[in-house]
Amino acid sequence: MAQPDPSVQAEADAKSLQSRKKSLWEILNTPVQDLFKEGQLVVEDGDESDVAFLGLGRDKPVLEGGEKQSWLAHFRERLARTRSQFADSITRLAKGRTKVDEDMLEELEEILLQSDVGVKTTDDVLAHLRAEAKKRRFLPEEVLPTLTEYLEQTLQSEPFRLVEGKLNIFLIVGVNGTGKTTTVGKIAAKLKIGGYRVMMAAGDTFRAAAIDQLAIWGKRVGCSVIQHHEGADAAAVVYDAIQSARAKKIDALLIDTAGRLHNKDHLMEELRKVHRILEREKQDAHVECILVLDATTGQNGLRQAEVFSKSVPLDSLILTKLDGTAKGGVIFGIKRELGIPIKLLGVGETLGDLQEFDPKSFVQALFAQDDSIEVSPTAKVS
Ligand SMILES: Nc1nc2c(ncn2[C@@H]2O[C@H](COP(=O)(O)OP(=O)(O)OP(=O)(O)O)[C@@H](O)[C@H]2O)c(=O)[nH]1
Ligand SMILES: [Mg+2]
Repeated sequence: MAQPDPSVQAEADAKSLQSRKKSLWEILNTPVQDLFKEGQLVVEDGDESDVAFLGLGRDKPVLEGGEKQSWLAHFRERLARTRSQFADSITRLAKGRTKVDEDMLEELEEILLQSDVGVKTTDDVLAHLRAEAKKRRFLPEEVLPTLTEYLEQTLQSEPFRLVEGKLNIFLIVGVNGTGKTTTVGKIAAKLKIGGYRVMMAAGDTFRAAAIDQLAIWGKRVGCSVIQHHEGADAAAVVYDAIQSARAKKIDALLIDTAGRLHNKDHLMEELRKVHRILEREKQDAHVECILVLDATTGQNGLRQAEVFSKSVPLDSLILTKLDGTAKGGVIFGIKRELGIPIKLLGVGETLGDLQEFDPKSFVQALFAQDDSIEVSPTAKVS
């Protein structure tokens, strides 16, 4: 029998890989029911509860007053009072003034400190406004749009991406209950839909239920889960997962870890050990350590990020539970003080509730006057 030409085979493989893949941007911003329609995600034991679990019901657009409501609309609604107080205070400051003066900036400092952006970001904003006032005739009514634009820029970062042609390893860390396991499941599902080869590793070996929780996600998403028994060494799970991912030519390995309070030294030491193994075994893999923060914890998130970053080098941040809070300002401090960019948002408990972070929509939801809010394309998902 004739052997297939290896170069022709390689070319066909590459083509099929390309055709399988959508861009991540597309995947993260496509409502999940559409992705199902395209037949890209197979629910293996697709009963009613799976459908609810995966968010099909939740992802159907809710029509209210003829308008499609997105999580962003809900977030904005929840923030409406804070936002309008902020915008009103600044508008009041501007009234009767013909230029931005030092008095106005001092009052503005108070307003900014009362919002959730933190001391250092407030200092930066003021320095920026003072520089503008020195450069040109800077009108009081320009203050609000100038500061929102400045804040948007402080949050700019590269989007969440996989490095093509390499094994990408994501180590997901954070304190208890922030949404790590759920987020691993959501990312795995979306990457799988996009045609990537995905594997998960159950690095939370403290509880049998944690391993089971990830195994359920694995079954439903249709990707393999590397798991040991309860009480096993998390670093050993990671070691096995990397070897297996490499052998199976996996594109993305998502490592779930146990929730740990950042003041528990022995647990932080375990995390350092997991990371050491990862660094030792990674070869040419792309490694990213992601901190999952619960938005409802507010400014405490900065402390969590500080302490975790002393144990593992944090590359990025995922902010979860934005659907249940009007808080989110902590990310300014984390970006400004620790240089950690935010990449994704968790906006609910089901598969579809994961979004790419868009600085413009986020800052506008927090601060802009309602009549000036524009929703940028990345935010138009529900
Ligand atoms: N509303 C909302 N709930 C979420 C979100 N992400 C996760 N959750 C819920 O938060 C709870 C904890 O989620 P897990 O994924 O188990 O959190 P974890 O960080 O893995 O928890 P531990 O492993 O115990 O540290 C669950 O009830 C999730 O459904 C989100 O974006 N919005
Ligand atoms: Mg967990």
